[in-house]
Parts: sequence; structure tokens; C-alpha cells
Amino acid sequence: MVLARDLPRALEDGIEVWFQPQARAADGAVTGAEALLRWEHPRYGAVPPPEVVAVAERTGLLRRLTDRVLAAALAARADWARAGHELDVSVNVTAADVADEGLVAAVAAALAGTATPPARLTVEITESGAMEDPERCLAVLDRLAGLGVRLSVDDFGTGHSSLAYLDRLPVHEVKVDRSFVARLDAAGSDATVVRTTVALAHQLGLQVVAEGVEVPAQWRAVADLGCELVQGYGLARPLPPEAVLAWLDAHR
Ligand code: G
Ligand code: G
Ligand code: NA
Ligand code: MN
Repeated sequence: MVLARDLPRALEDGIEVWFQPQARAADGAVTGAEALLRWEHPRYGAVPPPEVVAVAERTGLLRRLTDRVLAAALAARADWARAGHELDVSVNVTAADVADEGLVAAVAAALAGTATPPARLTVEITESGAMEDPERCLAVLDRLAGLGVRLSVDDFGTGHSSLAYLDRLPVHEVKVDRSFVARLDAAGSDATVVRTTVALAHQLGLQVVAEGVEVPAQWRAVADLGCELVQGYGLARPLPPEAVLAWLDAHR
């Protein structure tokens, strides 16, 4: 497959890491940004990130891809800090990353190459990814948490995690999937899933990020429902790295 053929080179010079800001729901203060990979293939155009990740998994390049995103995220965070924006940065990992104990060493090495306090880095794993091989995943997540990084369960509500398992995971945050935030739009909106997720998360001592916040009514709704942070087009679209500092300066 041609994407597989082109990925090794793209890892050198084609794949970019963009950033989508996050802010405090209560007052809009910017708190951090999520790293999102982008591959604009010269012939096929934008390759969806999940496809990039799938190709990397099939071709044994997942570790290199994840290392690349980690390094770019920490380097960008250091740039922002030098400009006076002390922010968190989050990076996505897949079930295959978390099934590999090498991930712990990779994260430790990435952090060692920077002055970033480990707690400024959040590692996001999807709810379904975390459930794929719970015992093994739990061991790696425990060791990641031991490094001092923060852990986040992405796309929460779309997978099938048992409450007992969520309670055992050393996570700090859940991200309410944007499909549930989208429902807050309509009149007579359906807030049940967001309300229930916030109650569960707070019971377990976790903070809640509302994803996919597009319009002011959704922002107000998730703030009223107790979500601590917002992310979505209503705050900012994912930005190329060179655009982040100007955006941050404008949002001081
Ligand atoms: O930003 P976008 O909508 O294109 O992302 C689509 C999906 O791809 C999201 O679920 C996101 O978490 C995932 N994704 C984006 N960047 C990365 C990455 O660097 N690693 C992994 N594993 N997933 C990513
Ligand atoms: O699964 P994950 O949360 O990592 O997905 C992030 C993806 O969601 C990215 O592809 C990003 O471009 C997309 N995204 C971010 N904000 C919004 C939004 O407000 N609305 C929609 N529809 N997609 C969004
Ligand atoms: Na994510
Ligand atoms: Mn998500």
C-alpha cells in the first residue's frame, strides 16, 4: 500500500503536529493544547490521523510516530513557556502504544530532553483503547502515572468501560465525547450523558473536559453542568504550530 511506502519519509519531513487549545470553562482562560498529527500527502491530500496511526501500526512505525508527536508537543510547549505562556500539552496514544512497555521509556526520554515538569504533559487514551487489554494496559498506565504525567480518557461515553475498571485506572481526567456535547445544542437538549459523566468523574476525583464545543450555548451548558475545561471550534480550531503563539497572545 502506497501510504505504507511513503510513511517512513513522511515521518522525517511530511507529518506535522498541530495544536488545539483548551480553556477553563468558567472564564475562558487558556490552560493548554492537544497535539494532533497532520499528514498532507503530496498526491492524496490530507490523510485522516486514525489512518496514519493504523498504517504506522501495520508497518512497525508506531513507536517512531508517537515519539515524533511527543517530541513536537514538548518542543512547542517549551516555546510557549519561553513566551510567557505556561501551559499543559496533551498527546494521544493508541491501545497498541499502551500495550507496549516501551512507551514508558519513550515518554521518560522525551521528558528528559526538555525542562517540562511531567505534570504539564497529559497522555490521552481512548476509552475503547484502555479497555482492549485491561490488565496489561493498567500496568503501563500505572508506570506512566509514576513518571508524574497526567492521564486522560478520551472519547468518554463511546466505549464500554466498567465503573470498577475506571476506578482502578490511575487517570486524572475524562474527555466527554463531542457527540454528547453536540446534543446540548437543540432546544430541550439532552444533557443526561454529560451530567452523568460529570457526576461519575467528580465522584472519582477526575476533572472533565468537554470536547467539540462549537457555539456559546454549548459552552454555557457544559460550564453549568460542571465541566472544568472546554475544547472545540468555539474556542479554536486545531492550529499549525507557527500560528499558536499569535493565537495565545491574542487570548491573554
Ligand atoms: O484532529 P482530528 O479530528 O483529525 O483527529 C482525529 C482522530 O485522530 C482523533 O480521535 C485523535 O485523537 C486522533 N489523533 C490525532 N492525532 C493523533 C496522534 O498523534 N496519535 C494518535 N494515536 N491519535 C491521534
Ligand atoms: O478523538 P479526539 O478528541 O482526539 O478528536 C479530536 C478531533 O476532533 C480532531 O480531529 C479535531 O479536528 C476534531 N474537533 C475538534 N474540535 C471540534 C469541534 O468543535 N467540532 C467538531 N465537529 N470536531 C472537532
Ligand atoms: Na484526543
Ligand atoms: Mn475525543
